[in-house]
Amino acid sequence: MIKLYEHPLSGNAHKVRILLGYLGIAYEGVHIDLPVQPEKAADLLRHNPLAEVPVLIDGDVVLRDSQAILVYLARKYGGETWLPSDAADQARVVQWLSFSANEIYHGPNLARVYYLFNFELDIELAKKRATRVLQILDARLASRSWLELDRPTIADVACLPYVALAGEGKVELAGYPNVVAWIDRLRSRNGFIPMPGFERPLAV
Ligand SMILES: N[C@@H](CCC(=O)N[C@@H](CS)C(=O)NCC(=O)O)C(=O)O
Repeated sequence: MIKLYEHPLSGNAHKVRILLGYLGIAYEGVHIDLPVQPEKAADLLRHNPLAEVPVLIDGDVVLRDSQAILVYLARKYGGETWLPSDAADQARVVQWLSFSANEIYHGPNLARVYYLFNFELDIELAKKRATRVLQILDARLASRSWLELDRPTIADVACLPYVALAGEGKVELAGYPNVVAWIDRLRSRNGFIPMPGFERPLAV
């Protein structure tokens, strides 16, 4: 069975949980305490020298980084649906994996960890970046249901958690109705696995 090293509040781990849920793949979760204390996390470090979750183990495949794991699961178990093999369509989807790892990481993710885990960082800059992320997504979703293609792909999965949890970084979703509707579309799909914080009613 697939093993996932995770923490319930990790949005990066949650990207993986969401795709596993949509694909209907059972997995065994391995809880890792955060922040990681390297001296107490030898098992995790053996698989990921960066000392971060998520890590996925599927047979002899060991992967770190949520984006890489989404690519693996989509191609291995999702046929053409979640990450197509067509060069242009694949690149269109991957644009949003990078958006998740850069713009979303530096915006809604950092604003959230400031309030939730007392990280020392420039909170005003993180909030400014989070607002820009929401503006970009709301404009993108004004005339379409999904970030790319005619169906949800790992582009949507990669961007979902930290955007849906933006309120925990005191960046409210009110005023971004297209983003809120997109979150609801993803939440109402078969197999969706919620995360603490996702059950908050979304303000429009
Ligand atoms: N690029 C990685 C980032 C992973 C990451 O930052 N994970 C956090 C939890 S969301 C972590 O494990 N941090 C280690 C710590 O806080 O000690 C990914 O997308 O998976």
